[in-house]
This record gives sequence, C-alpha cells and structure tokens, in this order.
Amino acid sequence: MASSLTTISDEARIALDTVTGRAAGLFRPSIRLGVTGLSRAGKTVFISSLVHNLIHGGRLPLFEAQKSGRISRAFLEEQPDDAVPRFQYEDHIAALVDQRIWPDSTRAISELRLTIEFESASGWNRMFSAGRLSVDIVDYPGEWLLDLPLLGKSFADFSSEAFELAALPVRADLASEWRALSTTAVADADADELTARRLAESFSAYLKACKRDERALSTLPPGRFLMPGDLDGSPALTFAPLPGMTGKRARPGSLHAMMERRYEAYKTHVVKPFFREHIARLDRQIVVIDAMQALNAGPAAMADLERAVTEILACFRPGRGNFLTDWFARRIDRILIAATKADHLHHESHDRLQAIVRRLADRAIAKASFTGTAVDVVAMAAVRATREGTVKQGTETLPVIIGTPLEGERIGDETFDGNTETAIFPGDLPKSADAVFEENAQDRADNPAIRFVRFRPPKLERTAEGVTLSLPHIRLDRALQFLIGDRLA
Ligand SMILES: Nc1nc2c(ncn2[C@@H]2O[C@H](COP(=O)(O)OP(=O)(O)OP(=O)(O)O)[C@@H](O)[C@H]2O)c(=O)[nH]1
Ligand SMILES: [Mg+2]
Repeated sequence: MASSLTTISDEARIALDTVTGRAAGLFRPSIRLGVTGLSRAGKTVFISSLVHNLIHGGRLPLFEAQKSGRISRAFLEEQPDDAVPRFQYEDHIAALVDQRIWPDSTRAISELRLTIEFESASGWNRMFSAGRLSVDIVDYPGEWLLDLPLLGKSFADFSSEAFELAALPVRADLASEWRALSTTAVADADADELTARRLAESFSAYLKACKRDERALSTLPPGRFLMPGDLDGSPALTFAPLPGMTGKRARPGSLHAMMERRYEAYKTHVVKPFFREHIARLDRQIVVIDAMQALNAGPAAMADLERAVTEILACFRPGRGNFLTDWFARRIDRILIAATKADHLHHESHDRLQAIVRRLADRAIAKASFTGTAVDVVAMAAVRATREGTVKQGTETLPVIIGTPLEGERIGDETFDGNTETAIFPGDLPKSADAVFEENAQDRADNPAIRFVRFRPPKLERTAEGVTLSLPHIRLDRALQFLIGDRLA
C-alpha cells in the first residue's frame, strides 16, 4: 500500500534536488538542521539562543570548536530558499533581550542561514576545507511532521486509529461530542457538504481541546486541523474519520467516498509537498519536548508524550517500503531529543531530568523499532531564566531557584506582578526515572509535584564596557556539539 502512493515523479524530484543540493554543498559546505517539536515546546527560543550565543561568542565550554578558539566568526547570511519565510531572529531577540518577554508563537515553517568561519583542528582538513560551514536552520511544527505516517495509511486505517485513540480514558470525555455525532453519520448515504462540514468541525474541535487541556495531551493528525495555515475551509481540510470503515468499499457518490477522496487530497496536496520540499532535505534533526509540563501533569501525560516521540521517531525510520520516507531517513544521521526548560529545576535535578528523557527516548526507540541513526538526549535550557541560591528554613538549608515569575503566575495564595524577583523551592524529581511513568508509584507519591511557575527571560549582564553578554543557557553547548560539532572538526 505504502509504496504505491509514491509516484515516479516524486522520486525523480527528490533525487534531483538531493543530488544538486549535495553538489552545491561541495563548494559551499552546508548542513540542514531541522528543529521540530509540538507547539510551545521551545523551538523558537532554542534557535534564537543558539544563534545569539554563536554570534556573540557565548560561554560554550562543551562545544569544542568554540572552546578551543577555532571559530573566528559566526554571522547570518541570506537563506538559500526564497519561498520559505525567514526565521525572524532579530524580532525574537528584541523580545527576549530588550523587553524580557518570550517571543510570540510562530505556528508555521521558517528558515535561517547561519555561517560559521572556523579553523580546522587537523592540518589535513585545513588544506582541503574552506573553513566555512553554513547551517540552514529550519523551524517547523511537529504537528505537521506527525502527518507523515498518513502517507502509509488508508482512510480506513486512519479512521479506526482515530476512534481507538479517542476511546482512551485520557481523551474519551474530550471526544464524546464528536463520537456521538459520528454515530449519527451514515457512511453510505449520499454525500452532503453540510454533514461533512459538521463532522470536520466537531472532529477538529476535539483535536484542539486535546491541545488546550491542562492534561497537556500531545497531538493527533491531521496536523493542519490544528494549524490550518492558508488551507482553512478548503475541501482538503473538510473531512473526518468515519466509524466502521474496515474492509468496506465506498459507494460512488456516498459520504464515505467524499471523505475518503478528501483524505487522499490532504495527503497529496498538503503532506507530500511539505515533505518533499522541506523534510526530505534535512541532514540533522533536533526534537524539542516539553518534559516539564508533562511531568507536572502526571503519568498519563508522560505516556502521551512518549507516544508522540515514538511517532516522531517513526517518521525518521528508514525501511518501510516507502521511497519517500526511505530516502530521507537515510540522509538524517543524527537526532537529538532535547527537554528544554531545565532552568525550572535546581541543577541537582538536571541529571534526573536527563535520565527521564533517556528512558522516554529508549522506550520510543524500541517501540518505533528504530535503528541506524545516532539518537542522543539532553536536558537543557535554551535560555536560563533563573539563578540558583539557598534559603535557610530553621536548621535546614534548602536549594532554591531565583527568577522573576511572569505576571499572573501563582504559588498558593500569592500572585506575581511580573517585576518581583522571587526564590522558589522547585522540588525534586524522583530518583528513579521509572516512577514518573507509573501511576501510584511510591517514589512519586513521596514527591507529589514539582512546583512549576513560568519565569520572565533573564536580565542580561553587561560588561564594564557596556556590551551585552550572550543569553545564558544550560547545556546548549552539549546540544550544539552533538548537532554540528563533527562538521567543524
Ligand atoms: N524558562 C524557560 N522557558 C522556556 C524556554 N524555552 C521556552 N520556554 C517557554 O516556552 C514557551 C514556548 O517557547 P517557544 O520557543 O515559543 O516554543 P515553540 O515551540 O516555538 O512554540 P510555537 O511557535 O507555538 O510552536 C516560551 O514562551 C517560554 O515561556 C527555556 O529555555 N527556559
Ligand atoms: Mg515557535
């Protein structure tokens, strides 16, 4: 089924794009770095801080090329793709640094070219390499990536999976209205635009409710139902799963036939072009996850996050007999799964957070039967909004984090005004990574919840000469070393 979906022209176009891309790369070495993650995971902040730290010579001791002083210059250049929106780096930095507010949600694809001039570490490489690497950073919603598996699924598969997931205890109440409406739909009845629209609207309201809910549920396809872009209201976005589809053939002119055709149109006009033009050309990938939010929401949200990471990894897995996914999966050779926002924890918990992400990734790798590509994990903060300190309580000295909570954030009865710096005891993560995945685990019961408030971006220090220093971070250098370090050797 899957391979028949791929036409010769898709193959030819990707092959040609890739060959010409690589030939160009011989003269101007470049690397395409995909940055993805579900909405609000921290993609925009990650890219902004990465670029800011490289341009401004930030403190990056674990990034070898920088540490050994081999980077002479890093600067922004015009991106190679004229039809892709530019990542608005300057706006995001102005928000973070000047106004100390978090950048706006971005909700679409964007791109930025960062060029690094460096001196190679080996004499051999110095002779043959230009000492110049362009990193094309592509920011795109994980919601759109999660559409890729649809390429291998029929309308019947898609429908039965959607109903299965909607019946899970974490989703059942959010899905009840849509499921009730679906039972009234007669698949074999004559196609009718109004019925199609009502079903599509109800289905998409359910998907949106999953995202909004404080249970912090991750996402279900189709991704454009959450972020329609310019396709809002088009037939390719006006369909919904139908119950009891397995093994049935659609009668021409029926609601079933209409829904099936639109589902296929969604794949042809939305999923494939996005994949061909953007995803198939990536060399490296970072998947940003909001583990803090999931930890806060409990084991069901952790399981859900694990499911999302499994699905995302499966998108990068070669050998599913689908030329499209095959071609691109072989090209990506490194994937980093990064839990950002570790600055909400005291550093003593950073390793525990990383162990939890490791655990989550290992389970996802096993479930997605993923092999061949190096996958690493990191617990980090792209922008460190807090400092650490200690507070004496009686005879005890407690480790705290200090920062400015966002206006309206609360702890107990206290509501913050957005200007007052506060010390917060963040709580510990459980010692065992397993505990956070299990309902009623004893270790978790001992550590009921991490106290999680959102902070404003930090005030940047200035040197004696008045120069603003780069954005503070936690382990951003480790992420950089894994993602591009080898290309600067
Ligand atoms: N403390 C802290 N908060 C962060 C960090 N990164 C992201 N955040 C928080 O997470 C929110 C979302 O970050 P973004 O980078 O905008 O997330 P995104 O993935 O680009 O989100 P969309 O554009 O909506 O898809 C921010 O507004 C911050 O509140 C970090 O390193 N430290
Ligand atoms: Mg963004």
